[in-house]
Amino acid sequence: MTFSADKSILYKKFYREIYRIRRVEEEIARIYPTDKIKSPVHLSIGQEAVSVGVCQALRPDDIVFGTYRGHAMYLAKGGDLRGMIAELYGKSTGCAKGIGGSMHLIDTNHGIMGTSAIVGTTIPLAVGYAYGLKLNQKDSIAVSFFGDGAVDEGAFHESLNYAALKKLPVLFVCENNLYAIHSHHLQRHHSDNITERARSYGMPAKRIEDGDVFKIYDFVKATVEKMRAGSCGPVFLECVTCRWKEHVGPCDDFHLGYRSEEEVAAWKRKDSLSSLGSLLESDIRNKIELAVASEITDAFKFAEESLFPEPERLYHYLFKE
Ligand SMILES: Cc1ncc(C[n+]2csc(CCOP(=O)(O)OP(=O)(O)O)c2C)c(N)n1
Ligand SMILES: [Mg+2]
Repeated sequence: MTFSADKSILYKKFYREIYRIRRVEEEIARIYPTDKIKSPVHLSIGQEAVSVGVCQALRPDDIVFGTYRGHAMYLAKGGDLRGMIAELYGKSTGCAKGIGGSMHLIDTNHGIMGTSAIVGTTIPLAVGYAYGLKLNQKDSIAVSFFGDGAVDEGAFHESLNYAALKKLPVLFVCENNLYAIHSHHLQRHHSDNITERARSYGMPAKRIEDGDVFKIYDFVKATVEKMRAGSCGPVFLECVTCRWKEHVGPCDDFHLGYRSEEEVAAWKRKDSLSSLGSLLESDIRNKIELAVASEITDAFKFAEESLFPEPERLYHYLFKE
């Protein structure tokens, strides 16, 4: 990880953000076997630096769209933790009223327009939102988070083409953890050339390979400034990263044999959380960790004590009321 002096003030902030996401998801993994959590969970553990690096460079009025592996993005953009945990518990106080679950997180008060279980579906939504921003001459931007699996979808290619054609203020962020479920991306793609393909649609594209949260932050900070000034259209960022847990659920999955334990261990050795933690005094770290622990306890208690939605609400929200 690379640090310069002017970044020292960010160590604390980034450590807190990554630590908070990590601990929330570790707690989800711990509780999951009790069946209190009513939806499948796709954990972001190992990938937090992407969401934190990107979202720290955004303004509150910038809008993010994400995927079913969206806990990190939701929290990094400032999504309400109580609302998220209650949503996982299927409670009416959840951010999607308890009927969406982990894969459908939303918090419009904090610029989180939603996550979706269907691969690639929020990419055109982000492009449409960016079109609206441009037509209304706003200087905020839309950000579309998606996995390497979404590159296989037609909607991805249509969206990039249209965004470039209309020079829309949208940042595409591909979280390339190398796998779509258990298929390596070179089993699905002819070449390791996602950024080249993005460039071919007519936009700058950058690849960051080592998960360095500051490299991601610096790139996005400089990029969004240009985008706000209207001096560039869409931009594409590919962040290579690693999901430490199984595709869905709280466990490891090395027994399946599609990737090696060493492949994941190599990423664990360069974990952003450990690197940042080693730069902080232990009392600063302890203070952050205690505050996060109490926030997590509060959120799970809130979810436990909240009520399930009334059965008659099952058919609400299907049609405009
Ligand atoms: C349109 C569509 N096709 C297939 C699926 C089944 N599916 C669920 S997750 C997934 C893999 C997606 O991988 P990626 O985009 O790389 O995200 P990751 O899980 O690695 O974060 C697939 C194919 C789906 N949900 N939606
Ligand atoms: Mg993937």
